[in-house]
Amino acid sequence: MKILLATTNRFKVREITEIIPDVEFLAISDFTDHWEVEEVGATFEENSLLKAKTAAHYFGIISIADDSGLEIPILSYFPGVQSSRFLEDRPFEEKMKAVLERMSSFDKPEERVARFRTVATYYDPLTGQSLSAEGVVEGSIAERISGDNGFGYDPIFIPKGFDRTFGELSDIIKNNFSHRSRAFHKLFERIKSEALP
Ligand code: ITT
Repeated sequence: MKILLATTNRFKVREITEIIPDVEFLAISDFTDHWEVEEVGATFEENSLLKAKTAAHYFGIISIADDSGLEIPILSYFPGVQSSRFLEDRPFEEKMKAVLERMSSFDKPEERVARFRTVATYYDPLTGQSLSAEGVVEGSIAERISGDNGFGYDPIFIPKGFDRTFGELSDIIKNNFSHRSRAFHKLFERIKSEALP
């Protein structure tokens, strides 16, 4: 069975194919270069369902989408569900600098706490069944931008128990325990036991 990954983010496609190596995934980029679903939901779960359902109905194939973001409790969970719209279309370097700037007056370890959250949603266009799973990784916001592995906010996020950012750690390490890895492993357990034939 082939499953469509309803994302235009090629880094996510690479991570997910490494996290779940025994499933054959297709990507939106296999079909079109023009795909956009407006993320109008108020939660990661709503947006991941919206992205999966829209692609599943359009392409007529079971689809999975992931909606993710960085949450910084001391900044009222900013950028959170707005992660992709914050300074939209600006380079990531600029977005990360803006986050570090907002964090500049917080230097206690407990003030720099942050987490990445992913909700992954499966949608079958024939049965209308949807299944979701969430994954979280705890950590903190670094003092500066470091490393160029991964993508997005990885160079300013230090996962708990490490002294380097996701940008400095290898993909193998990140994919071993990341928010995305936790969400997709849980989702595939649910698919195996709950997906309708
Ligand atoms: P799709 O909606 O097409 O999947 P996207 O990149 O817009 O792609 P999201 O809406 O889920 O995906 O992303 C929210 C933001 O959070 C976006 O700016 C990402 O770059 C960032 N992000 C998501 N996962 C991340 C990760 O594992 N590491 C660092 N940043 C991440």
